[in-house]
Amino acid sequence: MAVAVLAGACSGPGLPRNAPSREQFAQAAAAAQQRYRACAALARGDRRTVSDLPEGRIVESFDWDLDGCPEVVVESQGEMAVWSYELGRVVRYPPAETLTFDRVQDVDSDGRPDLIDTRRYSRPRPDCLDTNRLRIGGPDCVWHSVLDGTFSDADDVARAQLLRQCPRRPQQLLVGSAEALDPHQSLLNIACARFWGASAAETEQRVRAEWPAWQDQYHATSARGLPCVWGYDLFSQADIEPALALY
Ligand SMILES: [Ca+2]
Repeated sequence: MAVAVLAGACSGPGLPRNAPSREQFAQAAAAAQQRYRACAALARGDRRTVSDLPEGRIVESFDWDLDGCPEVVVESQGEMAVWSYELGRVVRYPPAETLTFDRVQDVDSDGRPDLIDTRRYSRPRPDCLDTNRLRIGGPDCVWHSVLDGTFSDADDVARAQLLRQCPRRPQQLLVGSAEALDPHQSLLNIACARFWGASAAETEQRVRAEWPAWQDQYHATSARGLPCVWGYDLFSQADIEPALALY
């Protein structure tokens, strides 16, 4: 019986019809080897092997989608982006392709780096100098890294981070006076008011009520032709749509 079974196995139908050809198998093996080399190079930031990784400072290397190949965060000219190796080339990592962020930090200590946008709810510092770099009035927006490889700016972790920065509905928006406003705290209060349910129109009204001289100040500043106008910044801050509600 044993002989018959062996004979049957050796003279059976052979390879299935959809089995890869020798050439296809060789191509797949070469692609797998190329991928292995590229992923290993991404993990150690080796640009010679992955020459299509964009220029810039490598900020982070982490396998967000758990496919065995790390994604890489590259900073170039103040902008950060996540890059991934797909089908033989380096491309923008799809879940982060439309996100803007300028810092990477694991805010909830779950071992997965989160992306932080410190500019989304802030304004350029109104000193008419270097307005693109120095920003004030947060809060920071956290894109929390989720297990499926995507990022959320409105899940429980993102909400907890925001709540830490805006713990309660602000009673007073403007801090200081028209002559000596505390710009950071005032802008933060305006952003937090929106997260606590105030509409843009309602927030603008409160700013006007708390700063009766705002119109004079606005025109006086504009007349000097300065590019940074406090009235404008306060109302622009009130217009930024919150990603989630804290109330
Ligand atoms: Ca990956």
